[in-house]
Amino acid sequence: MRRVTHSSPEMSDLNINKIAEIIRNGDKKFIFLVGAGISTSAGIPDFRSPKTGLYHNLQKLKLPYAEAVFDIDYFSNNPKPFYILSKELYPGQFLPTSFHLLVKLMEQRKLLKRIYTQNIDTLERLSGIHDDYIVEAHGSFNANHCIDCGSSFENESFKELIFKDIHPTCEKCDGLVKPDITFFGEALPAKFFDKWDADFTEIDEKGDFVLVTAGTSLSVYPFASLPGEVSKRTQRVLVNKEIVGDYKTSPRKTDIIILDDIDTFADELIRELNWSKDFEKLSLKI
Ligand code: CNA
Repeated sequence: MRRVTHSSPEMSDLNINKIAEIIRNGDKKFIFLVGAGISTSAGIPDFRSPKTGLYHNLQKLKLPYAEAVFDIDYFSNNPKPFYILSKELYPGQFLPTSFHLLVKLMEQRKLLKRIYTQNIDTLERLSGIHDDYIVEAHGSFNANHCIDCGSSFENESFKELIFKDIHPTCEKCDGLVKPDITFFGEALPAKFFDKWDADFTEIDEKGDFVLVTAGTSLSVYPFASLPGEVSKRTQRVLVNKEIVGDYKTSPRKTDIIILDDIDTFADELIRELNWSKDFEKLSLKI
């Protein structure tokens, strides 16, 4: 089994067994909080990984600072870098990873409560997870609107234009068109707050949930604060290449920490649970 160097094989195996046991017991539902790290093996770079992350490779776009590519004020004056990046990241060029399929397998077994994703790649949808379970906390490429008058703009036309290096503009007012991705300086979708409020109340009252944080540096708020909000009765799990956020600053004795590659973790857990056949079936469908 492939492992990253800072992970202890014994620790990881033990922790995977613990998670497998919780799943086999079947009395707890899972809430996932995920980020770009669950899609890197699909070929989509994350933001902050040294050398391979998008921020490291954005120099060619000549941005004043890396985050500017997702800043609404910067975009209004200079949309070109974002459109170039959109071309690279546009859905349809990537397939879900083992981790995405693991979440779908959990949905099929009625073990999934929700997946809150910061990703804009729509791979959760592509893996077949039902819309009711998905919260795209930072939006996605699923719809587009004019930044001035709010008119919607068809996906196909948006895609066609950016792939021809033409800036998509509104048919009504000529304003710039942007996918419904939440930029720095914009409010998060209402669904994020509504679902989290409801889920949080249930987590607090019932206590029989497992919160799995995976593939995120937990550096974007308010998403980053979610693991710290859940009650002590909630089993927290972190699967990531590094310890992050509340797992680092306010660790809990019961936290299960797996410092490993996301897909290695997913493949191992699927094997441990004897879900390999269903996994193969699912992979063939996509
Ligand atoms: P980030 O800040 O780049 O952090 C990624 C985290 O994942 C880091 O802690 C990495 O160590 C870890 N990681 C990367 N690859 C792996 C792996 N194979 N196995 C285990 N751990 C891994 O990204 P965040 O998601 O935390 O930041 C939030 C931003 C990223 C959101 O606003 C997204 O829109 C944005 N983003 C999304 C995508 C996408 O949709 N796929 C890609 C790049 C950025």
